Amino acid sequence: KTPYVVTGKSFTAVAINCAAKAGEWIKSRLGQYKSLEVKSSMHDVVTEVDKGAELMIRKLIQTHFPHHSILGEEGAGCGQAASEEALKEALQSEYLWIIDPLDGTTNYVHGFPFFSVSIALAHKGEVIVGIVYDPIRDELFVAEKGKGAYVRGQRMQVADEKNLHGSLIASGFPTDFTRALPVNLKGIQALAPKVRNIRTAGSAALHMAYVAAGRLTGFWELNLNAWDLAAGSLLISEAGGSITDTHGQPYHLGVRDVLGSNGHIHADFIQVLKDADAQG
Ligand code: 2AM
Ligand code: CA
Ligand code: CA
Ligand code: CA
Repeated sequence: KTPYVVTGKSFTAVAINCAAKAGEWIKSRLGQYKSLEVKSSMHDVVTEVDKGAELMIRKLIQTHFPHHSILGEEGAGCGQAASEEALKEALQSEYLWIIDPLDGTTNYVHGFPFFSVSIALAHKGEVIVGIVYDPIRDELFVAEKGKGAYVRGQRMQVADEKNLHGSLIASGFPTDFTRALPVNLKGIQALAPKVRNIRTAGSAALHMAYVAAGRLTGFWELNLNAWDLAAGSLLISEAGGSITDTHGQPYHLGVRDVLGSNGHIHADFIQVLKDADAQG
């Protein structure tokens, strides 16, 4: 049994239990999923494990907090992806749970062991609890607004690297090949000579947890959604880092092009991407 099952009905306790339960099930089904459905394109897939995990999380949240709203990647019926309208409407809710039941589905279907469960709770649009769980390494990343961020019960602190040249940066390749991918590739081309190296491991939520843990110095990615970012954003800020959009505007739930770092490298990181984009 996972050591992370906790007692109590606090928001954080419920969030941890949701992540632990879904994560355990996801791990148990690794290599055994039955249905692989294509969503918007062959680059965007979903399995019955994603949907089952979301349903499991929704049921547990609804049991404890029946008046809260829930926004999940796989949608209320766990078959229909959440729309722009659903996001706008959800953002009006006082308490909103934001769920990515399985972040890194592509990795999951290939057996590449880097994926996570991401669960956040926002109050009036501000993230107050953020959980990312990696069931393979059994690592639980937890942040509560104003109370710090923890991994395996230990306080997390972002990396203390002061400059880009000693930084390890992560990103992800967008599946929008007309706009976002060329912009992202220009960014990679410009950044690669200026940093120690770049990683793209395929789970945005876990990349952000790694920035919080100081294992990565920074992360940026384009075209993501609230369920990829909400929990990770609080992990980074509570671990002492900076989290903005790629232009340096403060993170909010509508941000899709995100940039997180240990803070020290933040301005230089943004400048390199900006110059690369301007060079056309
Ligand atoms: P997912 O596995 O939950 O779909 C990897 O670069 C990141 O991009 C993952 O967090 C992944 O989340 C997300 N992702 C995958 N396909 C995507 C798509 N078509 N649009 C936006 N984000 C996507
Ligand atoms: Ca997906
Ligand atoms: Ca995701
Ligand atoms: Ca997902």
